[in-house]
Amino acid sequence: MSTFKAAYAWENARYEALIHQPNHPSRFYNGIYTRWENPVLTREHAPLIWRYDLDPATNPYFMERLGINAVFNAGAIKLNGTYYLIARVEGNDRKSFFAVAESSSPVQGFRFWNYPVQLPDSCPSETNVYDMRLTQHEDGWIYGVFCSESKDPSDPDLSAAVAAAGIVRTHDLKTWERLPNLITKQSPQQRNVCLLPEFVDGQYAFYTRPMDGFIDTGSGGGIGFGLCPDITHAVIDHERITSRRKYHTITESKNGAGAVPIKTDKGWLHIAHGVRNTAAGLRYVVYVFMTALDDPAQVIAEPGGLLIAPRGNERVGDVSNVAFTNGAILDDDGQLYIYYASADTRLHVASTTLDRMIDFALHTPADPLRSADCVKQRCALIDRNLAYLAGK
Ligand code: M1P
Repeated sequence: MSTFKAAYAWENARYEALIHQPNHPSRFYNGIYTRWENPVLTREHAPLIWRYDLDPATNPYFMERLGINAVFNAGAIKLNGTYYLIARVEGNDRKSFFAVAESSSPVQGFRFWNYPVQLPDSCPSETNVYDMRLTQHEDGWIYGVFCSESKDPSDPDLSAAVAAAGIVRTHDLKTWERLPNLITKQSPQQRNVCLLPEFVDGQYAFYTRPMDGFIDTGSGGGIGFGLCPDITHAVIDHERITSRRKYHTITESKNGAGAVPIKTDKGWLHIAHGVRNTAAGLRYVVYVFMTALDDPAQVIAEPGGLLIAPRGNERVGDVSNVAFTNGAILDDDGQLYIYYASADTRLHVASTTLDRMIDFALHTPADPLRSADCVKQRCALIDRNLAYLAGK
């Protein structure tokens, strides 16, 4: 066999083995969710036809011509019994694009479609796109809301950029209609915007993340909420802050919407992300809060602390110390799958149930915000436990 054929056969066998690799619950335990051992998507999940020129005449060394650097932050949806992830795929050239992977299982077997998503290219200044949230809206469309990033034309600094919320819609994840980017009158930049599946007061309801700059949220006080009557020209006049950033908490530097909020009989369940600064740089974790059914901007519960932090190998990657989610799937049997990426490098799954998450959201104590009060909170738990154990 030629070297080319042998290398191709070996790579192909490795790829198929990866796709067919079974996944198992890991030994991690906290009673809230199960972490699964293997990532569900990695750069190795990118099909060979995306990366190699498979013609020995033009690629005699069987070289990667268009390498993939990372596969992470995925929107998620279940349609007609199939689980779909729309991942942020980053080429070796640093540009991200979207690609759909599907599986009959929520925890393993995800395989990318042959072609990445070819978004209508209606925004000439747009340089990069990432982090799509998929919303199955009651108006009948599936919306994708994502970050559309352009160079800041007013600042000669090469890393000065502008983030906006791009909006597309589809019925089948194959054909996409691009709508104009969201305009928020109070906020110059937006990232981590996501659309609620239901109308509120007859209008489209977005969770936003007001930002003064591309990295720093500046005066943006937290996750915002705003309404717009027409999604084909989406303009939000006024944003209210929902989950607020707070001093010396996991959201001190910034926070942002994560998966599309899930409707429960107790309120809207939000699985979001919070960011704090450290001597080693920003640390991203996933956290939970709940908003009222009759006022989806009103926070009614916010457990103290984090839900998912990057642990072990998850801490290491292109942007170390990051756990981030923009997709979850609630199955018909009440199982909830949270797709979270680690270190902007790979995508994992954590499984739980809606009942458990409601219990976590409503019965986990809030952050008392001061060490002295945290000690009191913990001592109260210990008192109750010792009394309970003594009475057994
Ligand atoms: O690098 C960590 C994350 O940074 C951004 O999130 P935020 O806007 O909250 O800072 C996003 O670019 C996200 O894709 C990335 O995972």
